[in-house]
Amino acid sequence: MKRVLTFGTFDVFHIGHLSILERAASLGDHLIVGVSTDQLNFSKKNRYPVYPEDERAAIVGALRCVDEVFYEESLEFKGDYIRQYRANILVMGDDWLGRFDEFENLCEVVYLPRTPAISTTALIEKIRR
Ligand code: C2G
Repeated sequence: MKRVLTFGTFDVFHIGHLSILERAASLGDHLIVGVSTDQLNFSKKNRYPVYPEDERAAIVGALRCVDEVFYEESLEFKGDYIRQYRANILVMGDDWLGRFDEFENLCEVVYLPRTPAISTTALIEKIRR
């Protein structure tokens, strides 16, 4: 049984999010998703997500391709999460290319291409206009 782990904010859930989760799931048998907390987002971007963490986690957890969800509290805990959730594969979008290679001693690290031309930031801009 192959356990796949991925991370993200998944704010204003869109087709790019669905696509990476479906592709991540297809690499194994069990997909675990670390949904970043509101606090982690605030510390990274100096703003809170549009949807609060419990709603983002509920949406991600309701997807057919997702088996398990937890809160990612800090970017520093990746190695601990990989061990705790016994991940065989870590999947990230290629906007993070190379950034998680240090975990190759714990599991396989795979970067998948992002879906072009869609992002939460672009959606927020579009709605604002
Ligand atoms: N994504 C994608 N295509 C897009 C937009 C996003 O494939 N057009 C992917 C990202 O590459 C990422 C996932 O969807 O793998 C979640 O994206 P974000 O919510 O933007 O996640 P991020 O804020 O990068 O948080 O520990 C890492 C962080 O928690 C990742």
